[in-house]
Amino acid sequence: MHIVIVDPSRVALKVISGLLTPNGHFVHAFTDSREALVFLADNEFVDALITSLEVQPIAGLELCWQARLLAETRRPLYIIAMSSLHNTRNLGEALDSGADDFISKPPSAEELHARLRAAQRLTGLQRELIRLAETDPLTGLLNRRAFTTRSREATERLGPHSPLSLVLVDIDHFKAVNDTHGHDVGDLAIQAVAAELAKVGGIAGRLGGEEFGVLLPGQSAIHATEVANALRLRCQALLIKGHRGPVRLTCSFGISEWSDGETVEGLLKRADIALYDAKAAGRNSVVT
Ligand code: GH3
Ligand code: MG
Ligand code: MG
Ligand code: MG
Repeated sequence: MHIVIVDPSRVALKVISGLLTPNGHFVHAFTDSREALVFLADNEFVDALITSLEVQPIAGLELCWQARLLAETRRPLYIIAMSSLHNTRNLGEALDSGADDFISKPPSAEELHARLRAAQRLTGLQRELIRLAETDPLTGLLNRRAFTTRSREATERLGPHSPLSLVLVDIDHFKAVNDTHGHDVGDLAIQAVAAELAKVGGIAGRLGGEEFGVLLPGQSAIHATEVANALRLRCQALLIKGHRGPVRLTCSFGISEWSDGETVEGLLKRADIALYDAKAAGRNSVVT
């Protein structure tokens, strides 16, 4: 596990690190709680925070709370508060402030390792649940809800004058694919198109039956149009394994570029209108 430890004493940090690193943990030690919080905010890979309650300049309970807020959405972060004053008031306050566990200082090696095994069990389970909640089982792409959430986050992170584009993709006459070749071959077609979208390098999601979205942060509509045209040709070249030989398909694409202040729903709506125009224009085409 990647573990952030915060304690005012360098000696204490050294002792705890000495207990953890031989067990294969990666330790990031801080005497300054503000620096620890910045590190936590910047490094999503951190699995656990072990903080003394007696830290500065952000007090231990406040640090637990701030770290919990960071982790709230979809990030498993196990927080262990630590104090040399092991009384029920300290323990209650720490758990109420977002800590998952409490240990007295100095912790024994056995206790620390046992608590971290419990932490690993819980964060592993949490990570798996998050993955299941975000993933479309047929294609492995993000599901609609996760795609929308990630897209919203991408627009919030976007720097000034930095473009962002959305490509909507819909398989053409897909009902005919199902009707002619069967639902199982239809599923293979959905998976094959999804695999092409996953290679593009943006945020790819399955938005509905045979409809997908690829968000391209940092890319203008001009670039997104090039990406979509390359995808269009790759989809057209796919050979899906049917019961009586290979099945071919085509896709239509609608593109929108994000304008400042717009919502993700607005962006999706405009791409959807473009996609409708691509269908009306005869399909197997890209409209911006
Ligand atoms: P268009 O070119 O206008 O997009 O025509 P279309 O036939 O693709 O249009 P429509 O969106 O109406 O049809 C989508 C079909 O996709 C209908 C539905 O039965 C099928 N479908 C939805 N989800 C799945 C799935 O998971 N697997 C399979 N095999 N088919 C699905
Ligand atoms: Mg349709
Ligand atoms: Mg379709
Ligand atoms: Mg459709």
